[in-house]
Amino acid sequence: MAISVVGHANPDTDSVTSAIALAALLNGQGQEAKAYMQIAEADLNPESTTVLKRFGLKAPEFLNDAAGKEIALVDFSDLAQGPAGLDSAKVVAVVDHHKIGDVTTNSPILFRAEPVGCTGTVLNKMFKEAGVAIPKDVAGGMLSAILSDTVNFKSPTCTEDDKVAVAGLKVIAGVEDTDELFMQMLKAKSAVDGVPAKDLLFRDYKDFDMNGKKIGVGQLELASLDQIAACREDLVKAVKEVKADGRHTVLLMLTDVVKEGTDLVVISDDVALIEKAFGCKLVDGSMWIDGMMSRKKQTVPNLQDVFGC
Ligand SMILES: [Mn+2]
Repeated sequence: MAISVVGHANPDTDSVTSAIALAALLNGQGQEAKAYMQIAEADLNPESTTVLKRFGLKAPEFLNDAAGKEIALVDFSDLAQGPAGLDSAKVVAVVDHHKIGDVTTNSPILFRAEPVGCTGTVLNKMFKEAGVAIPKDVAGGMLSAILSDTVNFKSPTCTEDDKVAVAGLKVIAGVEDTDELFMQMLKAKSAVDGVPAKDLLFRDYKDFDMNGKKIGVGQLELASLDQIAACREDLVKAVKEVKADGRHTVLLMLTDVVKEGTDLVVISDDVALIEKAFGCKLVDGSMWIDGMMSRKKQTVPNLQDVFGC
């Protein structure tokens, strides 16, 4: 049975290109494998669409139901972030850079997780260790994923390993100026004109269970907060609607990548608790947090602290 390689729900560039890269690595090792994603190509986020186009990569196919399949997970190991039927699929591999999730298996599997900035960085090592050459187009995808996940090396999740990986991958991909590639991605990602507020909120959104409470955190990375000034009210309305749908708290991180900080929009049953989490007071429903860039390394751990997880 061919292995279906798939990243998390609501895929970002790392999830998409890591599925492509792990499938290519497995193919290079003589295993049948194919990349998938949990959405249709038409629904792919603008940044990933731009990356696939620039490097001539085919979008992974839509994986609707994992039941009965042999599955390799990239960029996540939480059941909640997987495709339907994952609990009755056979997970054969996990390659990730997040905290370990709740996926379990009946037999030993390839499990590779490292505390680096991007799954692409882990996969770059795996290619090297396996002695498999990285195809030029695949290297372009992995390179883009690392720049995206590490916010061009500015995120606190970025490690020396990520920089080393970029230095190698840019040569293979034939990219001279990675700043230019990053700006191309940022412009594609942060384009908000004509996009419905709810789509913007869900562009990069995750739900978390914190001590039995459902907490949603979305993030929009922007070249400037001016970009969303005109649609800010609609965004807050969208956050309120999602919060009303059975959640304790919904946060929207409006991250200014150039100023390196986040305007955090908060709708919560317990505003004081959220203020405590970030040591900041809300002004008109949001707070500016200098230096906040990473949901995974800053926002979520701060929340987990106050929710007692
Ligand atoms: Mn990632």
